[in-house]
Amino acid sequence: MKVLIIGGDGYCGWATALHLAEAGLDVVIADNFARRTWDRQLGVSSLTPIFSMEERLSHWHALGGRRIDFVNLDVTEYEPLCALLANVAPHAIVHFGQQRSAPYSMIDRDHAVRTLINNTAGNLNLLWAMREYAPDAHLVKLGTMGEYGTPNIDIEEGFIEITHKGRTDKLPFPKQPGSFYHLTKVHDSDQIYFVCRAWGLRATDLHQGVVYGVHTGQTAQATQLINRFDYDHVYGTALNRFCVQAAIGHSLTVYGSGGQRRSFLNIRDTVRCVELAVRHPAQPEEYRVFNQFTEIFSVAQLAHQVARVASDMGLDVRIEHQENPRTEKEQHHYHTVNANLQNLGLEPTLLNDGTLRELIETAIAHGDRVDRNVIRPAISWKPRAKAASSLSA
Ligand code: NAD
Ligand code: USQ
Repeated sequence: MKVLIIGGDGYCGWATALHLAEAGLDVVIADNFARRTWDRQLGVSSLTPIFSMEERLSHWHALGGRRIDFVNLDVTEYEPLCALLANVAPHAIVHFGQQRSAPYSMIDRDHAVRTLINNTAGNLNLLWAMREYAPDAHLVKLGTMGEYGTPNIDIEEGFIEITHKGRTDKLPFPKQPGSFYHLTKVHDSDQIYFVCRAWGLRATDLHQGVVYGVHTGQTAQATQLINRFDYDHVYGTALNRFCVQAAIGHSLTVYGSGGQRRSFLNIRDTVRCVELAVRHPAQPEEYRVFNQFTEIFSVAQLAHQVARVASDMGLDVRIEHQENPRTEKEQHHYHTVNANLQNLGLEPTLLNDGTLRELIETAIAHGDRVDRNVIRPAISWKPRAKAASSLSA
């Protein structure tokens, strides 16, 4: 089985590429290193030193790993993308290749537009290229749980049965995304659902929660294979950030009351979920949504758990509730279904103290690379005047 992984130099994509290769699939990675460029522009970098793609792959092959090919490709450029699909003839295309930070998309108009073009035009190009050159391939697209927002009803997997004025239909679940980034994922989902109906393409839209962890069985095999570990205020995600903060004696940055609840999963489960989706393809014309997460936590709950484990390790940890830079509910209903992947055999890796200890230890090992100036949140969701008045209040 041949799999094209777009965005295979990134956090989820690199780990998935190695996992699928080890599972016996033929893997081709496409990436334009946009993320490495954005890191440089923002003045941030992975806590773990990540190697070049050339070094990553030559080391993987030297260790006897199944061959992985690489193509430097920007998915927003249509002609090279068409040529790639025609040459590779993949059975599955896993699309990770997008700008994935909510704060980045909220910096200013320019970053919002860049995110929209990169993500939405890239996705649309891919759909057209599939129509022309790989109509039978199965698209496995990374969406996000944040597409749904935090409605006051239970969240279903993609669709909800609604009875309205005596008539009943199964319709896409209402979406209330919380950033311009999350909005691009909603556009993607709409586009993909449409082309499955209109052109008969087949797709699985993985609505993934917040990923935590660094290592998988493959990335931990050698320093040259190490995965990225983002901790900065733009790309770092909640739990990974808290572990780095605990490791270096920085207070844990809980935004607002910390009552906001989100779906989470370990990177080790991300790679397994993608494998399950790839090995059980959607049917032609089928658009299906898998809610890809294993557990739900509030942000404050996670901070307390990290603080407890770090204290047991002899670290001095404080939790600091900060003015929330985002516009989001801090107390809300959050109950969501995630049956589809478990029905395919996913056995969840639940968060435990050992995982947190391993993450904190990894952060301590690379502690000399931490830039303390990029930890505090510096991007506000609120218009400037409102942000200033709420800060002075
Ligand atoms: P990442 O930034 O580490 O990786 C994304 C990769 O895509 C990078 O290597 C980047 O260079 C590449 N890329 C971006 N634009 C591209 C383009 N135009 N052409 C080719 N390559 C391009 O992000 P990640 O954390 O690995 O996330 C991967 C996907 O999973 C994203 O779509 C993201 O929205 C989704 N996701 C991530 C998380 C998470 O917690 N990390 C959670 C839910 C969903
Ligand atoms: N938060 C804090 N303190 C921090 C960082 C975050 O309290 O230091 C809070 C945020 O306010 C938010 C929650 O933690 O309520 C999650 O924020 P996050 O930065 O960990 O994750 P998010 O911005 O939602 O984005 C991440 C990925 C994105 C993916 C999304 C999945 O960057 O690519 O789509 O998780 S989900 O959240 O389900 O939409």
